[in-house]
Parts: sequence; C-alpha cells; structure tokens
Amino acid sequence: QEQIPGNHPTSYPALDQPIDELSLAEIKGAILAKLRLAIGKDAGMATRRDWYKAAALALRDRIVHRWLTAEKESYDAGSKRVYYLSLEFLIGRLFTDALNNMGLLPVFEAALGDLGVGLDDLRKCEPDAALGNGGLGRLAACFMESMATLAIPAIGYGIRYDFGLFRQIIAQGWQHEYPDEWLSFGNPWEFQRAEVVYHIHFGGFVDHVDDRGRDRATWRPAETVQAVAYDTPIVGWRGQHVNALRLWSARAPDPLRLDVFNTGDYLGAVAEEARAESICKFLYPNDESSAGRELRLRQEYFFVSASLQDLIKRHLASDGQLRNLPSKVAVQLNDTHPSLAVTELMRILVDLHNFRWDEAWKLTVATLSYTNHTLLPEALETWPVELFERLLPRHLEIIYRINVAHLAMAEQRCPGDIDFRASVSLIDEKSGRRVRMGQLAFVGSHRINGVSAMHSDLMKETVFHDLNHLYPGRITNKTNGITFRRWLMLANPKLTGLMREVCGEAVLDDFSLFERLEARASDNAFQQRFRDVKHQNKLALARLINERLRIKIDPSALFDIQIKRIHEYKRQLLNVVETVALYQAIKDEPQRDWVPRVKIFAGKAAASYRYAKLIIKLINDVAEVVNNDPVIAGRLKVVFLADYNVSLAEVIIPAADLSEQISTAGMEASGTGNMKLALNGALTIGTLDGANIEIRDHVGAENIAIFGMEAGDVMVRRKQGLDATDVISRSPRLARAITAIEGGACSPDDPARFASMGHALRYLDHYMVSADFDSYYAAQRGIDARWQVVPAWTRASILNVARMPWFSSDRTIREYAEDIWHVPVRAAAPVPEPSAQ
Ligand code: GL9
Repeated sequence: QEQIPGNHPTSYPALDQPIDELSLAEIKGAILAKLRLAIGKDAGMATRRDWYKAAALALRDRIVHRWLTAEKESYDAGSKRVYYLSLEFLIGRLFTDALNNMGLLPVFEAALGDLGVGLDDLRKCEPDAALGNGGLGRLAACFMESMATLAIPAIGYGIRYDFGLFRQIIAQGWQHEYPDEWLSFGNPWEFQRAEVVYHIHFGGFVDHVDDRGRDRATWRPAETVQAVAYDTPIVGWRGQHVNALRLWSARAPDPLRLDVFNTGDYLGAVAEEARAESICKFLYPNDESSAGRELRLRQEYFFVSASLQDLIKRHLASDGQLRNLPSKVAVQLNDTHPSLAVTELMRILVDLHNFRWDEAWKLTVATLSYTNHTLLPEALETWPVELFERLLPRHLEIIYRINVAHLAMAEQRCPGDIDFRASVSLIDEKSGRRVRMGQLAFVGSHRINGVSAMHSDLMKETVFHDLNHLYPGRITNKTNGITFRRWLMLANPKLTGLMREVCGEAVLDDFSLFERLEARASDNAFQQRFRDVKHQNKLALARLINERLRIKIDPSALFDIQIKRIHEYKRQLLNVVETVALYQAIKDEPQRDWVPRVKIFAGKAAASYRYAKLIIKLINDVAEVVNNDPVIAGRLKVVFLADYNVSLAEVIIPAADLSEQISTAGMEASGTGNMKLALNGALTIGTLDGANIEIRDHVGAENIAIFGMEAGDVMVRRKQGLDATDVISRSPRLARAITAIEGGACSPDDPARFASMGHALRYLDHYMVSADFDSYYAAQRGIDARWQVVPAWTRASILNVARMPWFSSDRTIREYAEDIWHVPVRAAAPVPEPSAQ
C-alpha cells in the first residue's frame, strides 16, 4: 500500500514525560486570556462552564494551526480526498478526546489544577453531541477520528441538528422523550462559515428543450433553502493531521418578510424561515426504520445537495476538470440516507456541466460507494413516487432514465425473467409505486460493503442477491471497528496505564503490541493488578448508579451489561425473561451459593416503537420486584440507567464483566458495542451474529460464551411458523417465567400490562426469544460457574483484551482506503522514544 511520504517526526515524546514549566505557563496564560477576551469574565466571576469554554478555546487555537497546515499540504500535493456523507455523527464529548490526541492532556490538567479548577469537572460541562441514533452514527464518529489519525484528507458531511437524539427520562418505569438542547450554551468547537452558503431547491417542474438532438433539462424549482456550513476540527492521534466535520444548517434566503411584518402579521413574516429551519431542527429518532416522512426526504436532499455542491466547487478550484473527479474524489454513502447523491451528481454533471449521460454515469459510479448497515427490510428506505415527484421532479426523471439502462442490462442477463427485473428495479411496483434507495445506491456505486463478514455474505444471499448477480464483484466486506483512543485510552485510563507498563509505551501507537499481554495472562501478580483496575472501574459505576438511582450494588458482583438501542431483535426481552427465571430459581433455593449479579441495562427506544417502550417498562418493573425482595438479599439486582449516550457508555464499558450480544442470529449487521466491551476485558455471551463471529475467531472459542440458534436455523424455524408452544412445553423454567410475566407478578398495579408480551412469547416468536431461552439460560449458568474460578476468568478477560487489536477502526479505515477509496494512508505511527525517567 502506498504511504504518504511525510514530514512527520520519526519519533514522539512519551506521554509520561514531565511537564515543562514553560508550556505550563503558556497554557495557563492562554486559558486566562480566553476567559477574559473570548468569554468576557475574570477568574473570580467565572462559572465552571466559562472555564470549560475558555479551556476548549485555548485548545482549539492549538488545533487550528495543524488544521490549516494539513489543508494546505493536501491541496499543494493535489491529494485525493474522501468525503464521508452521513446523516448521523454520534460524537459525544470532544474536549478530552482532542486533548489526548494533541498530547496536551497532562499539561492542561496541570494548568487547570494550578488555576483551581478540576479537569474532570470541566469535562462534564460539555454536552454530548448526540447527532446520531446508535451504532451507525457512532461508527461515523470513530471513522472520522481514524481518518485523521491515518492522515487521510477527508471531510465528514452531515446536518447540524438544533436538537440531537432525544433526552430519555424514565418516570414510573416508562420512557419519556424530551428535546436535547445541546447548543443552548454555544459550541466552542465549531466555526460558522457564513460565506459558505449553497442554494438547495425543492419542487416545481422541469423544462425540456431539444438542443440539436440532445435533450436539455432545466429544473424550475418552486422553493429554495440555503445551507450554511459549520466546521468542527477532528484531530487525529498525535495531532499530526486534522480534518473537518462540516455540518449544514438551513435557513431561508429571506429570513424576515418586512412587508408582511409591517402589516402586523408577525408569525406570517417568519413563516418561510420556520419552514426552512425545520430541515435542520432535529434528528429523527428512528432506529432502523425509515421515518417515512416528507421532512426526512427534505433533510436527505438538503445535505446531499449542499455537500456535492461543496465538493464539486472544491474540486474545480484545485483541479479544474470534472472528468478527473474519480481520481481526486471518493464519496462514501453511509447507508441509504445519502442515496440521492447518485441522482444529484448526475444532475450536476449532465444539467449544469453539459456532460453526456454515459460519461456522467461512469464518473458517478467511479466516485461513489455505499455502505449497507442492516438487512432489516423495514430499514431499507423507499419513498412514494408521488412524493418524490412533488419534491424532486428532476431527480425522479433521472432515476427513471438510470432504470431504463439498468433494466435493459437485467433483461440481457436474464432474458424474459420478469421477477428478476422486478427485484432489481429502482422502482418497487408492488406496494404502491415507490423509489428504492438501496437499489439506487447499489446501482450508482462501484463498491457496496457490508459491515461484518457474515453480514456481507448475507447481503449477497438475501436482499442484494439479484443485484449481486447483475453486478458481480461489487459487494465487499469491511468489518467495523472502533477507535481505541476513545474506547480504551480515554474511557479506561487505568487499564491503559497497565498496558503501557506491560506492553511498552509504543503500544499506544502500535496495537499489535497488545499481544505482549498474552505472556502475562496467567501470572498471578499481574492478574491481581488487572482485577484491581476492573474493581476501581466497577466502584466508579456503582457510585454513579447510587447517585442516579439510589440503588446500592455490590462492586464484587458480576456486572452483566446490555447497553444498546432497545429493539426486539436485540432481545433485551430474552435477558429479562432469564432474569425472572433466575429470580425464581434463587427463591426456590435461597440457601444456595448463588453468584451475585447485577444486570445493567441502558438504551433508548424509538419514540414511536411501542413494544420497545413496553420492554423498558418490564425491565423497570422486574427491577422493582427483584431489588426489593429480602429473600434475594442483593444477590441479584436489576438496574436501568436512563438517557444512554456516549458519555455514559464511557463509564459503563470499563466496568463490565459480561457483555450481552444476544441478537437473533442473522439480524445484527455487526455491532460495535460488542467490540468496546471485549476490548475492556468483558467476556461476551452472544449468538453467532454480526461481528460476534469474528470476535470469537480472534479471542478464541474458549474465551467467549456462544449459545443459541444460528442464522440458518432461524430461517428454517421461521418457515415452519412462529408458534413456540413446543419449546415452552419442553421447558418448565421458561413456562414459569412467562406465566409470571403475563400474569402480572411483576406488575401488581396493572396485572394485564404484559399480557400481550406473554402472547407474543407463546405464539409469535419471530425473534426466537422462547426458542433460544434454554440455550441462553444454560450459557448463563456456565458463566456463573466460570466466574467462580477467579484465575481462569481473569485469564479469559486478559486474553479478550490482548486479542482485540484487529477491531481498531484504524484497520477498518485502512481497508476502505485500499480497496474502495484508493487513497494512501500514513504508515503505522512511529514508535515513541523511551521515557526520560
Ligand atoms: C447498524 C447495525 O444495526 C449495527 O449492527 C452496526 O454495527 C451499525 C454500524 O455498522 O449499523 N445499522 C443501523 O441502522 N443501526 C446500527 O446500529 N442503527 C442505529 O444506528 C440506531
């Protein structure tokens, strides 16, 4: 693979070098100057939030220099650039992330300490940027960090939502949603680019004229909205390279109709502005199901059009030739949400730059690539043709024209096969006429990737079977990864410290050195220190749980963690049914030496997903019963932590002993929480689904607990029907747990509350909760047994950490760079000098 020749230093100072007085004084001065000059306060008057902002701005200054240098270098070199289009970026907090990557964490901590403020207190003043729903958005954030680390010139494009993912409040066990006002105290990271504005059009009609035998289309839109750029710098590890995350905000070209205002119609005067701004008002809280709303389609076109206009302008300014686009530009479509890029790029090339259709098509396909993140049919977006026509008339024409050529190919490939043509068509004719965004993205991309080995295989076998036949070789796999800087170094500094000691300082730059842990996995003294670290992390989580919920948990109990969006296929319900069964078993034999366990749940349900919200209520109702039963005596506790987000994950994950990855096989495309938990030493209990399979292959089958049906079994069983009467009649334990739940044992205030759930478990077991129960229960008891053999458990935990380096998003991004984008990446970071001490 090509490497960027670099003026990067050949070695870096160790992070634990003593802080020199000069830089300490400089940083203190910088923070105080920001406090006075940018915030307008004295140290005496400043609130904690003021201090946070002053420190963030002082840090930002230091990042900006590197940013501008990196920009200039890549322009001067004429480097190819990656544009990552994503409707979601689940960033979380940036302050310590940026400090750590800049190598400035120790000096800022010392400087703030001298100024009388604690870094950790300031850190908590930063609101999470929650511009994403879950795994898909968090992946985009990890990728941005890895692209910067690997010095790939890249821009992330998305929407600057005024309100991120809703804030979750649990009241009487039920989820309630409130707006997430993350911008209400300003955002020190972003730069508004008031001069970077594009016009985005909607509606109207299309004029066609014949220009010497060539059709010329002119779109006459009815409505125009402006997109304004806001840039956030994303700094890579060791601070050598910085990329921009460019988020678009919407506004009306004419923000106030003065004539209308002067008639006294104050609302009417700002109506246009309100309509425009609604586009970036808020992130749809949908989880793998399309919102199906006009506003969502407007959001998609808005950000796609602004981003493509921006990158074309940039390309023209530096290269001048649109026919070179694919050699200078790679556009990655994160799911189907930016699929309109296919049609928008065609429109720009054909309508605005007079390209011939066929040439434009070649350029488009060579420039775009598409990542699929799920096979759930309800998540593959489709839009009614009628809506499309009303909002984007020219784009619909372009889709029809693409489809003509595409269907002709299909006919050539499988002559006379109507079903084949219907299945690959960009238009679904079955359920009303609808535009299929997955098909559109597939046809318009040179590479289509899945996010784990199994998922990519299933793509070829199921949803994209026929398209794969028509365009063989386009589908490729890129197993997801996570950034270790955030999910190990920052979230778990104690474990990181231990690893630096055992694997050497260079481990921070070269994760393959994790393997040095292997030799120590059975070493008693090392095991003890490893357990001490976990214990400290568990104490911190126990404190948080006590503060938030007034539930006291035993830090030496097994912390059993399921944190992710609440969804039937993720099977939180399987975990709860097992909890009830275990509760009943303890009640039967209270004198036995049960392994103390704390079941910790966190996650949000889509606001409109009633069944998922009922599952949350069930978890909380079960918690109420179990936690207050004197017979249990604290040996089983159930905790639901509200408002799960990136920052909460950073506290929970380092404290986990057991990681629940128990989706119905074939349904979780990859998962990334599974990687974060294993990296922090949790053992996985999981199905053979998504990246769990590759985790097993890396950590070794003896260091993970696999249970349940495989994807093939699930398909077979589903064909036979969803009735679970057979498995329930064979499992008295399951029967008893279901009977308790449906009969109101956990909901005495409303005994019928979970009757519908009992019915589903018995007769509509689509997610195989009942079918997998016995296998899961047995695997859990196996975990209990292993937990009691402390050295063996610790060894397995250490080996999980040691064998996770492959799951770094740096590895994933290298693969994208090599196989899809064709851009050079920086060599593995050089090994740091030994510490001065
Ligand atoms: C998801 C998949 O469901 C996950 O298995 C996968 O790890 C991530 C990232 O590739 O993508 N697809 C998807 O729509 N979501 C995913 O998490 N949902 C959310 O982000 C809410």
